[in-house]
Amino acid sequence: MMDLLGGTGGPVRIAGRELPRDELLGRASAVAAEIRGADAVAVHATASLETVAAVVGGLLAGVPVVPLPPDSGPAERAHILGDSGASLLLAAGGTERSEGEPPLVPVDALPHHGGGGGGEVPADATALILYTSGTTGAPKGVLISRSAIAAGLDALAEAWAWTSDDVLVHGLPLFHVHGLVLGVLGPLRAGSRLVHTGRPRPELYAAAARDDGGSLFFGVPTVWSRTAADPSTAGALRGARLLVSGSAPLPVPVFERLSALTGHRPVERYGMTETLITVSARADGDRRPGYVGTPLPGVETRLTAEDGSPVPPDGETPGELHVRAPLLFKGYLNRPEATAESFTPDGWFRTGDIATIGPDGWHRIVGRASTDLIKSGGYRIGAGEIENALLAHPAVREAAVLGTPHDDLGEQVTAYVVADGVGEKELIDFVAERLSVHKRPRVVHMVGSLPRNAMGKVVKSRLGEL
Ligand code: MLC
Ligand code: AMP
Repeated sequence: MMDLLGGTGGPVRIAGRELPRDELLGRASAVAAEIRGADAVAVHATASLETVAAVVGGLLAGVPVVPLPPDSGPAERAHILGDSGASLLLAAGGTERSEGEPPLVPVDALPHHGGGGGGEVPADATALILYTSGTTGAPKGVLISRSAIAAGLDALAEAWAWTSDDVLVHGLPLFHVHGLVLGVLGPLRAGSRLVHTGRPRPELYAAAARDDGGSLFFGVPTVWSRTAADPSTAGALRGARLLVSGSAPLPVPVFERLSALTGHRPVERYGMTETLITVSARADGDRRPGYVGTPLPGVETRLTAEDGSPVPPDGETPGELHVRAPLLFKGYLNRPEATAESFTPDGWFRTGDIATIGPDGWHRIVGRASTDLIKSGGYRIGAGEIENALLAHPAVREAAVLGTPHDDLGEQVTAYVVADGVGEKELIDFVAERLSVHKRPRVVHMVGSLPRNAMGKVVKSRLGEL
């Protein structure tokens, strides 16, 4: 365990409740004793101390942890539970559990446990199975090993000069890489204190800066754009050490406004569920608006043209970004073909992001290879999953989904639907209830037909004309 998380460090506070480090580890040990030997366990991943105790308990026991988005509806929950094979559901006592779901382990009501007795867990064992959207179909389980997490967090600690003196502040969800791996396992490994604000609201970040000595702040661009729109809130961050943005492109005007209001040029970093964070600006270096930095220690990157030929790092020519690093995932659970397809024959991971690399090694993300992956508020949303959810409504005959520009969210999920006798709001709520609330379309256009090519395939580039 100590191979992954430090034994000492500051307390963890989530949404106003705080536990000293040793007490948190005590609770996690109780969880570990309860679940040892399981193939995988699911965690109802609310922003809470119970989620942290459950995840750390899984790490102590060497049991893969599957975080469940707490707002996910029946279709998404059933898929994640079924696909992962999780045999227990870890949550606060009293959490609702549906028929057919695994038995509940009440994380906050377990007998105290003396700790120890855990035994060694191999470094390449799966620590987390994170579900993430592809362009088509249901989300895939990304297998993340203990050694990848350790390597990824150490690389960030080095780049951001992150130590036990820091107080990390954020309010991101605890079921993705950003909020969970960087935002919870990061401070547990670095020994720094964690103040999680429950939700990623700028005014809560400002309060943590003022009252808790917050030094290191994590946010998705939507959070920074909301902060930059509120001068007094932004001003409260002047005493911070580092503001870090990631999960989606930070717009250049937001970078500039945030710099002017806080006195900090934000550090932007780039990553993926499958790769953890691979490229970042450094605490002791330059920060450039529109650029995500240089590769972290141990990470190699390259650009490739569509025909597979190398693209020169001239800072101008775009190509698909490929990465190779010890912090990559082990594969997609139960999907050997998808895993194989995501790597080149010579062993590089294809990110699907289009980038340029300058002669000085600075990376710029300029787009994505597929329009079927949407980034909204920093959440990755697959068009196919939303189309399937819409098509499950009895009144819907055809559906096409794409991301359209949105000032606050970067992109918003926009749906074009052919249907009879159903309203836009009903369809939005239908998706919000079956999948996760954040995956719901923000806009639904009712249309007579969808533009199709000679093969019958929807031409998404022509949807805007409707
Ligand atoms: C709205 N709500 C509904 C609803 N419509 N509830 C039920 N049915 C409907 N139809 C409610 C929600 O429950 C919520 O309530 C509230 O409305 C707002 O919903 P939201 O969509 O969550 O809020 P919004 O303001 O749009 O969110 C912006 C955001 C969020 C920035 C807070 O997008 C966010 O948390 N993003 C972070 C994503 C992230 O962590 N990505 C990292 C991926 S890892 P309530 O009560 O909850 O407020 C990765 C790797 C890397 O990318 O590089 O980091
Ligand atoms: P996810 O798997 O949810 O972590 O999403 C990964 C995707 O987020 C990447 O493939 C990128 O498209 C996007 N992303 C993450 N960080 C950045 C960034 N700093 N700039 C642009 N895109 C980013």
